[in-house]
Amino acid sequence: MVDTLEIPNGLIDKLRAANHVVVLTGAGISAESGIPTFRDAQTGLWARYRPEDLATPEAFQRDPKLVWEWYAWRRELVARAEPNPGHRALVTLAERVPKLTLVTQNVDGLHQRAGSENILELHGNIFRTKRFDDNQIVEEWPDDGEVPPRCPATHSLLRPDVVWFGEMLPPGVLAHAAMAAGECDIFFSVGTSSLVFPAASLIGETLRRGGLTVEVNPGETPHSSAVSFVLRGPAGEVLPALLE
Ligand code: BJW
Repeated sequence: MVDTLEIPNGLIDKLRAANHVVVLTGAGISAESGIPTFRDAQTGLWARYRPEDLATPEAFQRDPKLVWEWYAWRRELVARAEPNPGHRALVTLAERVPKLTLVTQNVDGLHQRAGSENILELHGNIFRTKRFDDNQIVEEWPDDGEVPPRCPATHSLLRPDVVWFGEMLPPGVLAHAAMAAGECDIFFSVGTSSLVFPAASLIGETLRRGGLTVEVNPGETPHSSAVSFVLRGPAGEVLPALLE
Protein backbone atom coordinates (compact mmCIF):
# COMPACT_ATOMS: atom_id res chain seq x y z
CA MET A 1 0.00 0.00 0.00
CA VAL A 2 1.13 3.54 -0.66
CA ASP A 3 0.77 5.80 2.34
CA THR A 4 -0.65 9.20 1.33
CA LEU A 5 2.11 10.70 3.52
CA GLU A 6 4.61 9.40 0.99
CA ILE A 7 3.32 11.83 -1.63
CA PRO A 8 5.59 14.86 -1.15
CA ASN A 9 3.75 18.03 -0.13
CA GLY A 10 5.77 19.96 -2.69
CA LEU A 11 4.22 17.87 -5.46
CA ILE A 12 0.67 18.25 -4.11
CA ASP A 13 1.14 22.05 -4.04
CA LYS A 14 2.50 22.13 -7.60
CA LEU A 15 -0.37 19.95 -8.80
CA ARG A 16 -2.93 22.27 -7.23
CA ALA A 17 -1.30 25.28 -8.92
CA ALA A 18 -0.81 23.64 -12.35
CA ASN A 19 -2.66 24.92 -15.40
CA HIS A 20 -1.74 22.16 -17.81
CA VAL A 21 -0.87 18.60 -16.83
CA VAL A 22 0.24 15.91 -19.29
CA VAL A 23 -0.09 12.25 -18.33
CA LEU A 24 1.60 9.58 -20.45
CA THR A 25 0.46 6.07 -19.61
CA GLY A 26 1.81 2.65 -20.48
CA ALA A 27 0.88 -0.98 -19.90
CA GLY A 28 1.55 -0.70 -16.14
CA ILE A 29 -1.64 1.30 -15.54
CA SER A 30 -3.71 -1.60 -16.87
CA ALA A 31 -1.75 -4.27 -14.96
CA GLU A 32 -4.13 -3.97 -12.00
CA SER A 33 -7.02 -4.65 -14.39
CA GLY A 34 -5.42 -8.03 -15.12
CA ILE A 35 -3.86 -7.12 -18.48
CA PRO A 36 -0.27 -8.36 -18.71
CA THR A 37 2.41 -5.75 -19.42
CA PHE A 38 4.87 -6.39 -22.26
CA ARG A 39 8.24 -6.65 -20.58
CA ASP A 40 7.63 -8.23 -17.17
CA ALA A 41 10.07 -11.15 -17.09
CA GLN A 42 7.52 -13.66 -15.72
CA THR A 43 4.06 -12.52 -16.77
CA GLY A 44 4.78 -10.07 -19.61
CA LEU A 45 3.46 -10.64 -23.12
CA TRP A 46 7.02 -10.75 -24.45
CA ALA A 47 7.98 -13.44 -21.89
CA ARG A 48 6.09 -15.94 -24.04
CA TYR A 49 6.39 -14.41 -27.50
CA ARG A 50 9.14 -12.57 -29.30
CA PRO A 51 8.02 -9.06 -30.30
CA GLU A 52 9.39 -9.57 -33.81
CA ASP A 53 7.12 -12.62 -34.24
CA LEU A 54 3.96 -10.70 -33.43
CA ALA A 55 4.31 -6.93 -33.50
CA THR A 56 5.89 -6.14 -36.86
CA PRO A 57 4.45 -5.91 -40.38
CA GLU A 58 6.93 -8.62 -41.38
CA ALA A 59 5.50 -10.98 -38.74
CA PHE A 60 2.01 -10.40 -40.14
CA GLN A 61 3.19 -11.04 -43.68
CA ARG A 62 4.93 -14.23 -42.55
CA ASP A 63 2.10 -15.64 -40.43
CA PRO A 64 -1.05 -13.50 -40.52
CA LYS A 65 -3.14 -16.19 -38.80
CA LEU A 66 -0.82 -16.35 -35.76
CA VAL A 67 -0.77 -12.56 -35.42
CA TRP A 68 -4.54 -12.17 -35.86
CA GLU A 69 -5.23 -14.92 -33.31
CA TRP A 70 -2.84 -13.36 -30.79
CA TYR A 71 -4.70 -10.05 -31.04
CA ALA A 72 -8.07 -11.84 -30.92
CA TRP A 73 -6.95 -13.46 -27.64
CA ARG A 74 -5.90 -10.06 -26.26
CA ARG A 75 -9.16 -8.43 -27.39
CA GLU A 76 -11.08 -11.01 -25.37
CA LEU A 77 -8.86 -10.47 -22.33
CA VAL A 78 -9.35 -6.71 -22.51
CA ALA A 79 -13.10 -6.98 -23.14
CA ARG A 80 -13.44 -8.95 -19.89
CA ALA A 81 -11.27 -6.49 -17.91
CA GLU A 82 -12.52 -3.43 -16.06
CA PRO A 83 -10.84 -0.04 -15.56
CA ASN A 84 -9.11 0.18 -12.16
CA PRO A 85 -8.65 2.99 -9.60
CA GLY A 86 -5.62 4.29 -11.56
CA HIS A 87 -7.71 4.86 -14.70
CA ARG A 88 -10.49 6.40 -12.61
CA ALA A 89 -8.13 8.75 -10.74
CA LEU A 90 -7.16 10.29 -14.09
CA VAL A 91 -10.83 11.04 -14.79
CA THR A 92 -11.01 12.92 -11.47
CA LEU A 93 -7.69 14.66 -12.12
CA ALA A 94 -9.07 16.01 -15.43
CA GLU A 95 -11.95 17.56 -13.48
CA ARG A 96 -9.56 19.24 -11.03
CA VAL A 97 -6.93 20.82 -13.30
CA PRO A 98 -7.71 23.49 -15.91
CA LYS A 99 -6.21 21.37 -18.71
CA LEU A 100 -5.19 17.72 -18.80
CA THR A 101 -3.73 16.03 -21.86
CA LEU A 102 -3.94 12.26 -21.54
CA VAL A 103 -1.53 10.43 -23.84
CA THR A 104 -1.51 6.64 -23.84
CA GLN A 105 0.60 3.95 -25.44
CA ASN A 106 -2.09 1.43 -24.52
CA VAL A 107 -4.38 -0.04 -27.13
CA ASP A 108 -6.89 -1.43 -24.62
CA GLY A 109 -9.43 1.43 -24.47
CA LEU A 110 -9.63 1.23 -20.66
CA HIS A 111 -9.12 5.01 -20.24
CA GLN A 112 -12.18 5.61 -22.44
CA ARG A 113 -14.19 3.03 -20.51
CA ALA A 114 -13.21 4.73 -17.24
CA GLY A 115 -14.62 8.01 -18.60
CA SER A 116 -11.54 9.91 -19.81
CA GLU A 117 -12.04 12.01 -22.93
CA ASN A 118 -9.87 13.32 -25.78
CA ILE A 119 -7.25 10.62 -25.28
CA LEU A 120 -4.22 10.71 -27.56
CA GLU A 121 -3.67 7.06 -28.53
CA LEU A 122 -0.08 6.81 -29.74
CA HIS A 123 -0.15 3.12 -30.63
CA GLY A 124 -3.72 2.77 -31.90
CA ASN A 125 -6.59 0.70 -30.56
CA ILE A 126 -6.96 -3.06 -30.55
CA PHE A 127 -10.72 -2.84 -31.21
CA ARG A 128 -10.30 -1.06 -34.55
CA THR A 129 -9.44 -2.98 -37.71
CA LYS A 130 -7.85 -1.82 -40.94
CA ARG A 131 -6.73 -3.14 -44.31
CA PHE A 132 -3.14 -4.39 -44.31
CA ASP A 133 -2.35 -2.96 -47.75
CA ASP A 134 -3.63 0.63 -47.46
CA ASN A 135 -4.47 1.19 -43.77
CA GLN A 136 -8.14 2.00 -44.46
CA ILE A 137 -10.34 1.37 -41.42
CA VAL A 138 -12.90 -1.40 -41.97
CA GLU A 139 -15.92 -1.63 -39.65
CA GLU A 140 -17.52 -4.91 -40.71
CA TRP A 141 -16.60 -8.10 -42.51
CA PRO A 142 -18.31 -11.43 -43.15
CA ASP A 143 -17.93 -14.07 -40.45
CA ASP A 144 -17.02 -16.85 -42.88
CA GLY A 145 -14.35 -18.46 -40.70
CA GLU A 146 -11.40 -17.06 -42.65
CA VAL A 147 -8.53 -16.02 -40.36
CA PRO A 148 -7.57 -13.22 -40.67
CA PRO A 149 -10.79 -12.01 -42.22
CA ARG A 150 -10.70 -10.07 -45.49
CA CYS A 151 -12.16 -6.69 -46.44
CA PRO A 152 -15.51 -7.37 -48.14
CA ALA A 153 -14.84 -4.60 -50.70
CA THR A 154 -11.22 -5.26 -51.71
CA HIS A 155 -10.45 -8.76 -50.30
CA SER A 156 -7.34 -7.31 -48.62
CA LEU A 157 -6.22 -8.98 -45.39
CA LEU A 158 -7.44 -7.22 -42.24
CA ARG A 159 -5.20 -6.40 -39.26
CA PRO A 160 -5.65 -4.58 -35.95
CA ASP A 161 -5.26 -0.78 -36.08
CA VAL A 162 -2.22 -0.76 -33.79
CA VAL A 163 1.30 0.56 -34.36
CA TRP A 164 3.90 -2.15 -34.84
CA PHE A 165 7.68 -1.76 -34.63
CA GLY A 166 9.03 0.02 -37.69
CA GLU A 167 5.69 1.74 -38.36
CA MET A 168 5.00 5.46 -38.00
CA LEU A 169 2.84 6.66 -35.15
CA PRO A 170 -0.28 8.60 -36.19
CA PRO A 171 1.49 11.89 -37.06
CA GLY A 172 -1.18 14.31 -35.81
CA VAL A 173 -1.46 12.45 -32.52
CA LEU A 174 2.30 12.40 -31.90
CA ALA A 175 2.64 16.09 -32.80
CA HIS A 176 -0.20 17.01 -30.44
CA ALA A 177 1.40 15.01 -27.60
CA ALA A 178 4.82 16.58 -28.21
CA MET A 179 3.33 20.07 -28.23
CA ALA A 180 1.50 19.40 -24.95
CA ALA A 181 4.70 18.02 -23.36
CA GLY A 182 6.50 21.13 -24.57
CA GLU A 183 4.14 23.53 -22.85
CA CYS A 184 2.73 21.73 -19.77
CA ASP A 185 3.50 22.56 -16.14
CA ILE A 186 3.75 18.92 -15.05
CA PHE A 187 4.46 15.73 -17.02
CA PHE A 188 3.48 12.42 -15.39
CA SER A 189 4.96 9.21 -16.79
CA VAL A 190 2.78 6.37 -15.49
CA GLY A 191 3.36 2.63 -15.83
CA THR A 192 5.74 2.66 -18.76
CA SER A 193 9.21 1.15 -19.05
CA SER A 194 10.16 4.14 -21.26
CA LEU A 195 11.99 1.81 -23.62
CA VAL A 196 9.91 2.36 -26.75
CA PHE A 197 10.38 5.42 -28.95
CA PRO A 198 9.17 7.97 -29.82
CA ALA A 199 6.81 7.75 -26.79
CA ALA A 200 9.81 7.53 -24.44
CA SER A 201 11.20 10.81 -25.72
CA LEU A 202 8.07 12.89 -25.00
CA ILE A 203 9.15 13.56 -21.42
CA GLY A 204 12.30 15.14 -22.86
CA GLU A 205 10.16 18.03 -24.13
CA THR A 206 9.29 18.88 -20.53
CA LEU A 207 12.71 18.06 -19.04
CA ARG A 208 14.46 20.35 -21.54
CA ARG A 209 12.42 23.34 -20.31
CA GLY A 210 13.07 22.49 -16.67
CA GLY A 211 9.38 21.60 -16.25
CA LEU A 212 8.21 19.38 -13.41
CA THR A 213 8.28 15.66 -14.19
CA VAL A 214 6.90 12.75 -12.16
CA GLU A 215 7.35 9.02 -12.62
CA VAL A 216 4.74 6.60 -11.21
CA ASN A 217 6.09 3.08 -11.38
CA PRO A 218 6.93 0.27 -8.94
CA GLY A 219 10.16 -0.30 -10.89
CA GLU A 220 13.05 1.75 -12.20
CA THR A 221 13.15 3.19 -15.72
CA PRO A 222 15.80 5.05 -17.76
CA HIS A 223 14.09 8.31 -16.66
CA SER A 224 14.07 7.62 -12.92
CA SER A 225 17.21 9.61 -12.22
CA ALA A 226 16.15 12.58 -14.36
CA VAL A 227 12.61 13.25 -13.10
CA SER A 228 11.65 15.71 -10.36
CA PHE A 229 9.69 13.14 -8.32
CA VAL A 230 9.63 9.34 -8.36
CA LEU A 231 6.52 7.75 -6.84
CA ARG A 232 7.37 4.09 -6.42
CA GLY A 233 4.20 2.03 -6.35
CA PRO A 234 1.33 0.70 -8.41
CA ALA A 235 -0.62 3.32 -10.36
CA GLY A 236 -3.89 2.07 -8.87
CA GLU A 237 -2.69 3.17 -5.45
CA VAL A 238 -0.40 6.12 -6.20
CA LEU A 239 -2.76 8.05 -8.52
CA PRO A 240 -5.75 8.00 -6.11
CA ALA A 241 -3.37 9.01 -3.28
CA LEU A 242 -2.35 12.09 -5.28
CA LEU A 243 -5.94 13.29 -5.21
CA GLU A 244 -6.52 12.92 -1.46
C1 BJW B 1 3.38 -0.66 -13.28
C2 BJW B 1 2.52 -1.50 -12.64
C3 BJW B 1 1.52 -0.89 -11.91
C4 BJW B 1 3.88 -2.74 -13.65
N1 BJW B 1 1.45 0.44 -11.86
N2 BJW B 1 3.37 0.65 -13.28
C5 BJW B 1 15.22 5.43 -31.07
C6 BJW B 1 16.17 4.62 -30.52
C7 BJW B 1 16.10 3.23 -30.69
C8 BJW B 1 15.07 2.65 -31.40
C9 BJW B 1 14.12 3.47 -31.94
C10 BJW B 1 14.21 4.84 -31.80
N3 BJW B 1 13.15 5.39 -32.45
C11 BJW B 1 12.41 4.40 -32.99
C12 BJW B 1 12.98 3.21 -32.70
C13 BJW B 1 12.47 1.87 -33.10
C14 BJW B 1 11.30 1.38 -32.25
C15 BJW B 1 11.74 1.31 -30.79
O1 BJW B 1 11.40 2.12 -29.96
N4 BJW B 1 12.49 0.26 -30.45
C16 BJW B 1 12.92 0.07 -29.05
C17 BJW B 1 12.44 -1.28 -28.58
C18 BJW B 1 14.40 0.23 -28.97
N5 BJW B 1 10.14 2.22 -32.38
C19 BJW B 1 9.30 2.10 -33.40
O2 BJW B 1 9.49 1.28 -34.30
C20 BJW B 1 8.08 3.01 -33.44
N6 BJW B 1 7.94 3.60 -34.73
C21 BJW B 1 8.77 4.55 -35.15
O3 BJW B 1 9.63 5.01 -34.44
O4 BJW B 1 8.49 4.97 -36.44
C22 BJW B 1 9.48 5.78 -37.08
C23 BJW B 1 10.55 4.86 -37.59
C24 BJW B 1 10.19 3.85 -38.45
C25 BJW B 1 11.18 3.01 -38.95
C26 BJW B 1 12.48 3.15 -38.53
C27 BJW B 1 12.82 4.14 -37.62
C28 BJW B 1 11.83 5.01 -37.16
C29 BJW B 1 6.81 2.21 -33.20
C30 BJW B 1 6.72 1.64 -31.85
C31 BJW B 1 5.45 0.80 -31.73
C32 BJW B 1 5.36 0.06 -30.40
N7 BJW B 1 4.30 -0.88 -30.48
C33 BJW B 1 3.97 -1.68 -29.31
C34 BJW B 1 2.89 -2.71 -29.75
C35 BJW B 1 1.54 -1.99 -29.94
C36 BJW B 1 0.47 -2.94 -30.33
C37 BJW B 1 0.17 -3.94 -29.26
O5 BJW B 1 -0.31 -3.58 -28.16
O6 BJW B 1 0.41 -5.14 -29.50
O7 BJW B 1 3.50 -0.84 -28.27
S1 BJW B 1 5.37 -2.52 -28.58
C38 BJW B 1 4.80 -2.33 -26.91
O8 BJW B 1 5.72 -1.46 -26.17
C39 BJW B 1 3.49 -1.55 -27.01
C40 BJW B 1 3.60 -0.60 -25.86
O9 BJW B 1 2.71 0.50 -26.03
C41 BJW B 1 5.05 -0.23 -25.89
C42 BJW B 1 5.57 0.35 -24.57
O10 BJW B 1 5.48 -0.58 -23.55
P1 BJW B 1 5.07 -0.11 -22.08
O11 BJW B 1 3.67 0.38 -22.08
O12 BJW B 1 6.11 0.79 -21.54
O13 BJW B 1 5.04 -1.51 -21.32
P2 BJW B 1 6.27 -2.32 -20.64
O14 BJW B 1 5.82 -3.70 -20.44
O15 BJW B 1 7.52 -2.11 -21.36
O16 BJW B 1 6.44 -1.61 -19.22
C43 BJW B 1 5.43 -1.69 -18.23
C44 BJW B 1 5.87 -0.83 -17.06
O17 BJW B 1 4.82 -0.80 -16.11
C45 BJW B 1 7.12 -1.32 -16.33
O18 BJW B 1 8.01 -0.22 -16.14
C46 BJW B 1 6.59 -1.81 -14.98
O19 BJW B 1 7.51 -1.61 -13.90
C47 BJW B 1 5.39 -0.94 -14.82
N8 BJW B 1 4.33 -1.47 -13.98
N9 BJW B 1 2.93 -2.82 -12.93
C48 BJW B 1 2.38 1.18 -12.54
N10 BJW B 1 0.63 -1.65 -11.22
